Amino acid sequence: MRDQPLPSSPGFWRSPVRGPRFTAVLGLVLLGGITVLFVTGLLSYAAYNPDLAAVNDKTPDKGLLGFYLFSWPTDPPWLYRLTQGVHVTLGITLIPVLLAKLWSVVPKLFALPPARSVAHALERLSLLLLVGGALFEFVTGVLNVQLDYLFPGSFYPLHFYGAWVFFAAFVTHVVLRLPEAMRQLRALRAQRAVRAGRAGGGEAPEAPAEEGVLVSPDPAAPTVSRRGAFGLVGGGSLLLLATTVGRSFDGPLRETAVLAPHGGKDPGSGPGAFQINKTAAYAGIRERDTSAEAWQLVLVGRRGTVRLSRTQLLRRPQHGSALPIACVEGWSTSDQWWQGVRLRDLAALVGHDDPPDVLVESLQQRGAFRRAALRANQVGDARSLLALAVNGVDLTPDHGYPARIIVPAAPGVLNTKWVARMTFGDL
Ligand SMILES: Nc1nc2c(c(=O)[nH]1)N[C@H]1C(S)=C(S)[C@@H](COP(=O)(O)O)O[C@H]1N2
Ligand SMILES: [Mo]
Repeated sequence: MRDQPLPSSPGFWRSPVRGPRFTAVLGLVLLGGITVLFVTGLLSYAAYNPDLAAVNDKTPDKGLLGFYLFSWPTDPPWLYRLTQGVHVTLGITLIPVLLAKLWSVVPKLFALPPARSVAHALERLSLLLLVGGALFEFVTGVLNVQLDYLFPGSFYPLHFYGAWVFFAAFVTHVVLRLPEAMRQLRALRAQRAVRAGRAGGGEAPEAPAEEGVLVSPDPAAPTVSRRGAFGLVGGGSLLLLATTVGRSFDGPLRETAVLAPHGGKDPGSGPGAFQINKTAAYAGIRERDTSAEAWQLVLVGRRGTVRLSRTQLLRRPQHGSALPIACVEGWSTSDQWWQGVRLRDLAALVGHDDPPDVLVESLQQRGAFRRAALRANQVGDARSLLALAVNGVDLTPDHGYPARIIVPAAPGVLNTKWVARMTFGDL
């Protein structure tokens, strides 16, 4: 009778699917995918105007990590719709690949001795940050998108710092492992060529590799071929893609996004029937505060304070812009036709002919998005509006009646609804 092997012994792990080639292919997919996630994630952070007066910023200690921040442009108007749609949709699509990759290398987690050398010890330490960081980033990202801001306010620093820690470990890992992965890929190609040459030939043995620990010395009978395993992972990814991507589109396509949040919030019918993030009721907006008698817009600037009723706003020059709403959660709407007063005209009313930054505050008393700061380039854009109407009718309460901000290319979170007060000046 044989002793039961321990996880640290190669005989414990018996799947014939495991092997350096399986791992290498998944690793190369993640190399491309995670790089895109990192870049689009950093862009998303920049788009959020995090260095404006600690208003938008939830990571005031970002320090050096904020080195790359720049003024997010207002062109093309669908820019954030694209970058954040890719960030969230790709992140969700890669989940099966990530899980398969982790599964494929799990014997290494248990391999003994824990460290053969100082270099090997360092590599294993970096793997801790790599695996921990990957799980942390995927879990916080998915929770934020699916569970309505489980960590209000703190998601940004968690996901942002986590991304840097993870990416540092990721780069280390790529530098150490890419040569081997490429070697495995070449071996795979060579094997295919051989097979194509002599049909029916058996599977060529795994190239002797440093990662030999992945190949079971005592494989169990296969329940799925390696090609079948790739099919499962790819099929899982495609399924997630197909049930997620619809949230970036309107109409029947959005219905396919069964995994998307906010599906339950029926936007109703008519001109205001497009995706709603937080409803007026959720935000605690009371009708008596938005009524014609009660509501006034307060503008503060160099030349003092100006108050305008909605009727007075409607008497000022009205402009229209076709702009989408694109949320950090990855969903977006197609262009809606917004009408209202240009932000730069409001700035001029209180003495700023050269549009400066602006702090926008809403009627909302509590909650994460009740105020947001916009940058001078966003205020100055002729398409940036304090919108009073959308698609030809007054804003609905849920889309921000009596007035809301809409800025081209900006993340949805900067498009403050139920605006009460705007303070112009450098922030
Ligand atoms: N006052 C206020 N404005 C807000 C929000 C909010 O919760 N409160 N949510 C923001 C977010 S996160 C998004 S994506 C957009 C969504 O706008 P919509 O509901 O009209 O589609 O509004 C933004 N404006
Ligand atoms: Mo959002």
